[in-house]
Amino acid sequence: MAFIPALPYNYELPESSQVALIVIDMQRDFLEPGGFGDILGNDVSSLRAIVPTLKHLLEGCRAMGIPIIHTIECHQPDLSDCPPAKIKRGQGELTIGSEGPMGRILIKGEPGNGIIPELAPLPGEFVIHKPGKGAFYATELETILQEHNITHLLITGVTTEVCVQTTMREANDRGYECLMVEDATESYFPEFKQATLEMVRAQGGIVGWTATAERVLQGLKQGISCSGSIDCP
Ligand code: C5J
Repeated sequence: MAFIPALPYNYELPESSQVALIVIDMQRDFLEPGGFGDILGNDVSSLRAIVPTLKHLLEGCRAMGIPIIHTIECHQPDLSDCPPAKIKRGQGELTIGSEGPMGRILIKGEPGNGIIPELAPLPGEFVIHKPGKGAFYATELETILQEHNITHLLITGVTTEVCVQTTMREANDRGYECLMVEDATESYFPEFKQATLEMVRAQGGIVGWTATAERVLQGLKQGISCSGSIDCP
């Protein structure tokens, strides 16, 4: 059985077709000035640190034929899918739906709502538009996973303690085996990222596993080179 050396212990891999890479909300709204992250008072430049590692992981997974699922946090132009409580949060001058420098903030299809060019989805990859923090709430994600027999999720993106962690918890409760990729997720608050990594893998992996992108890629390659071989461990 192939595995990824991970914390709190090895993450066992099934057939590569049963593993998916999830890339959460790598959209301009969170990474560029004038977007949702910025209007909430965050230093958005801090999230860019993971882009090269995430790109490397994405390209490695693509080369191995692993299904890729991107998510985008967004709302309909009429805000019918956005609870008033969410609009009110932040108490700034601008809010969800306001006109910003990259178009209307957090609205589907606006320039600021696009995934950053370095990580742009390729044809055939899934793109989930989600109105909540978790990627399962009010989306087609679970149906896609079931239809494709996917049981294991490699979870990346931003921000670690908000949409990434919420999605991982939602997935864990639904029975998916989840691994958060340590250097392919980022937060505006380094201490929140650290705490999230520790809390998901505490208590014997109560929410799942964590590992670096390099270890993930090595484990996946080992799994692929092993499938069908009599020399496999
Ligand atoms: C936030 C996200 N932080 N993608 N969204 O509001 O984590």
